[in-house]
Amino acid sequence: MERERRARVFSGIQPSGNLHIGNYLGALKNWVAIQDDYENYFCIVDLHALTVPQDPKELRRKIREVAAIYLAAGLDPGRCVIFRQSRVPAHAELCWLLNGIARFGELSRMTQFKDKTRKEGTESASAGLFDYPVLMAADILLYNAQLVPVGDDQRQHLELTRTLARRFNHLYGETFVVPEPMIMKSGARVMALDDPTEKMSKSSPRPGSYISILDEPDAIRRKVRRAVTDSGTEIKASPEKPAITNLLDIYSATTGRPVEEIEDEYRGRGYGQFKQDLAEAIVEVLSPVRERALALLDDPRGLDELLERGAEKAREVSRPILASAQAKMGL
Ligand code: ATP
Ligand code: LTN
Repeated sequence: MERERRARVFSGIQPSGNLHIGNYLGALKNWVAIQDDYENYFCIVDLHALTVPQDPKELRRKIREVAAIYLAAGLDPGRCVIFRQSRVPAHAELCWLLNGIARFGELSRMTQFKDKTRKEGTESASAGLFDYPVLMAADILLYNAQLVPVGDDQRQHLELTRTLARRFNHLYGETFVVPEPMIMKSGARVMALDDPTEKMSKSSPRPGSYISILDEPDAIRRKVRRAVTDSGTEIKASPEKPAITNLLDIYSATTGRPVEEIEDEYRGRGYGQFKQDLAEAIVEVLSPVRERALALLDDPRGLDELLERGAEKAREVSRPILASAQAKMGL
């Protein structure tokens, strides 16, 4: 297939907190799997990370860490454009244009905003946190991406992106492609290990709630061993058993085996063996990623250069699309 004719894919991860197995199974792993079939843009969304306070030094380190993890997970810079959002000013510029058509009411209904302000309230939340989904829409529309591979938690943001694209096209004439979410059946919603009613999250203050991609094998084994389970001993997925359902889903997504097959294998056996095998399956998948990432981090200059080359390409591709939106709006 000609590169020019391939559908475009855009996705991103924030360089905040520790990338975890949810980010891997819900996003990264799928990006790697589809990279041959599309024209790919994989972004490190550092402007999104700034919607909550970040330590500047730590942020700089995290940006390289995410770049290293992208490559270590198998993204090939020869087939994907890998770059930092803040190095392409058009993202912030298009965000501002879209702010003119995004509505206060629709942003108020975003569950991520509600979740993230539940504890501290909205009064002290940053305006950026509220506007987060509009910047995300700008990211995607700026490349006329057709497909956006993400975890299930991003479904509502994608729906808003589609609404904004349609609204812009309706008000100002055909400009943007209306993108489709690409959400896998398995691994798209990994829950916290210590509380299966909560999504596994990078910004969690409880390291026991997530398995980091850079966790050492023994840390992974310990966290899986301590993961909460439901009452009873049966290893079977069901809505009444959210903890074991989550572990089964992780097992299935890491090994590619259907949940039913795993249930059959462990019928009549205890949680002990199941957890031990699950931990080994995770270690097997994450250890090589961790090792490659640590090796890549030995060459920070190399990572910076790679990101800069990606940004050049991203600026080139996005420039005419931003220009077209500006012209349509009368700028
Ligand atoms: P935070 O919790 O700090 O908001 P996050 O863990 O949600 O961060 P993001 O950078 O916001 O991480 O998300 C990057 C990608 O990982 C997105 O595609 C998102 O849908 C996916 N993702 C995040 N958490 C999970 C999860 N628990 N299960 C599956 N996919 C996830
Ligand atoms: N909001 C996303 C990260 C993100 C993103 C994007 C994902 C920012 N811009 C564009 C896909 C496409 C999240 O996972 N929290």
